[in-house]
Amino acid sequence: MPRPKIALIGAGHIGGTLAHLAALRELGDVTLFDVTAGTPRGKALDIAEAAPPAGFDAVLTGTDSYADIEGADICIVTAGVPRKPGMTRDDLLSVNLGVMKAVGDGIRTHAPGAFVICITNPLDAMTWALQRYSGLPAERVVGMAGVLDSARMRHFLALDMGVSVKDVSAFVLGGHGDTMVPMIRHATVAGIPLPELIAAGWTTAERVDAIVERTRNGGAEIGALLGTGSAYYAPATAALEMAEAVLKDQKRVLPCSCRLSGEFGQSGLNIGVLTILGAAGVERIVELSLTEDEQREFEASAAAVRTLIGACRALDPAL
Ligand code: TXD
Repeated sequence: MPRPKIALIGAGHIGGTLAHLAALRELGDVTLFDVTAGTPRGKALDIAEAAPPAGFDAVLTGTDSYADIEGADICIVTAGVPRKPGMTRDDLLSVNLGVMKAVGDGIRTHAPGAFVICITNPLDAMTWALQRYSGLPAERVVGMAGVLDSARMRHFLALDMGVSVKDVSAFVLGGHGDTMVPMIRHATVAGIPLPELIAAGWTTAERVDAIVERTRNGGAEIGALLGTGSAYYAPATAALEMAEAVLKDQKRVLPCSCRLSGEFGQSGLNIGVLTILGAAGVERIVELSLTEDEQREFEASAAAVRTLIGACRALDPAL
């Protein structure tokens, strides 16, 4: 049986890390695509040469031709320009919209059966545009942000309480950006809800508020430390968790940016919600009930995403 084919569109920091992780985990053969062939071919060869000491079987190729993504089972899209310090995610919109058009055309022509994970910022608007440009079904084109934002929150909670990240469960809803909605009341340690842990003195409401704030600024914190570029180890790891869920039909319950059709009172936009991810892609959107505050925050987040989608439509009326 042939190995699954994973196409990585964009061979920069996240694309290269994705290729390395996918190979180490033997998730499939990897095709790295970028606008010039040198970088993807160089990274593919470098990772392939890691196979003997690491002991993995995977074929890695680099290309600047969309024909080489033919038949991909998964496409993970990082193509575009990353955020620089002082630049908002929204500043990236017009450059990256043009990139999504090119990538959407490539996927439509060569990998129409793929499950597509968009990582390019501004995340929710780019995922929305990529789905429109590619013409693939909405349940097969999602954005990665929620798994990363949730991972950051889990890391901070684990640090704060001195417990293993393995035992911390938490998720965020809403758009990727300052308006994300961290679902504190659903966070748990080994199944014990966070409000109970606060009552028992494991942490305090003030510390949790600070963690929520740090989660919201997680991307900017790393960008400022790095000086140039943005986070890539955790984003790549988060996207691979989603890809693996689909490749192995795991039915994982993971937050991702999905097209809504009435859920949470919203339609026609992509935004972060909890989903069940399996072989069919987004197999279900989990409609949990929100408190009034959460609903209000979710609506504010949706409004922010709608503004960006409006800006995309103004740039390309064909969308
Ligand atoms: O949670 C999240 N979704 C994110 C998103 C977390 C971190 C970073 N996030 C965004 O991912 C970031 O703002 C960027 O928009 C993407 C990719 O970040 P990365 O750090 O990998 O950026 P790089 O290293 O600049 O890589 C981008 C590559 C680079 O090699 C370009 O040559 C290539 O994209 N590129 C293209 N590839 C294919 N086709 C086109 N048109 C193209 N244009 C640029």
